[in-house]
Amino acid sequence: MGFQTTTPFGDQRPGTSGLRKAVTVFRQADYLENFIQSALDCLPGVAGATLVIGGDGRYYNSAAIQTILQMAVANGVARAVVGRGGILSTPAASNLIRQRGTLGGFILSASHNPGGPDGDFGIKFNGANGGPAAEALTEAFFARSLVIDGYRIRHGADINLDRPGETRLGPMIVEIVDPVADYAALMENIFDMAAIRALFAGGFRMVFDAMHAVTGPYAREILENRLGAAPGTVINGTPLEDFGGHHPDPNLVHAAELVAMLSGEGAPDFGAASDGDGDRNMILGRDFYVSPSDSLAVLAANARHVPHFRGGLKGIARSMPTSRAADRVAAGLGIPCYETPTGWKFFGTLLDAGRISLCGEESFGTGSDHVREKDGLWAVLMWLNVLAVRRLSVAELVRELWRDYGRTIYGRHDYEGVATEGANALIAELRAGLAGLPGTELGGRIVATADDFAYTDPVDGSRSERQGVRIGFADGARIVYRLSGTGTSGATLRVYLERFEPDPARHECPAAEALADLATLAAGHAGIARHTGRQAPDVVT
Ligand code: VG1
Ligand code: CO
Repeated sequence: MGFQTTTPFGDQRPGTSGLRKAVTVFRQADYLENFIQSALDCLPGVAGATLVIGGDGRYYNSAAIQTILQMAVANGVARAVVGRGGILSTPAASNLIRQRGTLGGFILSASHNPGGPDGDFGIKFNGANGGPAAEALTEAFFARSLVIDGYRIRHGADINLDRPGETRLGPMIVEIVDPVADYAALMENIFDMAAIRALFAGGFRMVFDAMHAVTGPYAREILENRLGAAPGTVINGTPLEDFGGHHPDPNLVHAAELVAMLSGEGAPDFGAASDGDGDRNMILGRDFYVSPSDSLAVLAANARHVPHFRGGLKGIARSMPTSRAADRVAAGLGIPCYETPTGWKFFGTLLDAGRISLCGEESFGTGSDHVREKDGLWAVLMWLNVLAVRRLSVAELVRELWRDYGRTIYGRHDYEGVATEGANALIAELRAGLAGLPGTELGGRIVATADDFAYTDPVDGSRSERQGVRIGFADGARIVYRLSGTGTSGATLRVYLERFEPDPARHECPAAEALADLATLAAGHAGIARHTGRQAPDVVT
């Protein structure tokens, strides 16, 4: 076992979901090692513990796992559970951590960010509940990384990650497991598999776009082998180190191939896609896009048709910028709805305390109490279960939501890779102007509330501030501004727009049209062009 001296890097602060950097940054000598040792130094009980390790298969995944294994041995870890080939989707890793009662695990992924030697890499730690480490812990990792002067590592040959079963690495046991088996078993316990099988047997057709990312093997096994979806249902199903050169980001821009397949006569009934690490989902009907916020609300309204939720939902949570469609359903069901900051780590305490059963984000993330991560394939199966029972089309289910609760029209505008100084100045200016806004008129609307979102966790009392600038209008419309915490170069500004439309006669209006005046107002009020030089967003979802 070796002790290697090192010097700190100043930039290892985890963001919305772990530490994400360009591969070139991660490959600097000692960079990965410093972060892993910083984490291990902050975790109680590492000696003798079991850790789960796996990632989304992107470039640098295997090399990083070999390093982490050698560091785990040197730090006294007793057992490492690793997905075969180093592969574990994020929700499958969360499940393994829970099933095995481990100390936690390292999940290697930069999620929807592009991969390859010039792409991004990422790493995060999930604790014993299977969920992403809370902010207090990731801040402790960061503080440690600023003063670290050495790390422990064993020097020895790599192990074969492709051979299932147990291998010894010095005194530590490495157990290579089938990445799909436990996850597929969990899904069978949650859903009415027979009903979904009958749906497919009756001629229902779907396409699942795995985007050359981690969900391919999971989707093939569950959708095609176990549920009888036609062979070829899963497209782009082979995980590639560079995701075929694409962004593995399931939205209308990056999953354009799927969107095209779902349009026109003869298109399948249902389309879905997941992201790099398998925790996001996009849901499409024939010629119909389901806004993620509406998806959460539809699933909440129909949860009782799914065996796992037969007893009813305890509560729902959504991240602050997610639309309030789910709140309206929660009110209808007579259950609480919580509003948390962006990032799955904030749902963990609510799930652990049994306060919520379902949660989601506008960024194509939906999940439940079955694991402590958002779960792409789970969301697809949840939709399939509801479709199988209700026997309505995707569009009919969404229109039913709008009819029953009114339509919460929603859009997110992303300005990617803008200069950091401009983005920071824009947010600073917005913050400075907040106090004077209530009661004034902006673009014909009266401002009712204006603040920078702060959150006190109702379970553990922890406090998170500066989580997004929000402006609420008297007519119920809302604008939210925040900067991304997952990017790796420059800044990404996200602008979230929302408006309520109770009148069914106006429900079919395209979101972009219905939100056009609010979008103009949002851009003008923040001075987006002035601060960023951008006239239009890069991605609208
Ligand atoms: C984005 C999303 C956020 C999500 C996070 C991680 O964060 O907006 O809702 O939880 O990505 O998802 P940000 O800070 O860039 O807005 V994933 O699938 O990238 O782990
Ligand atoms: Co992801």
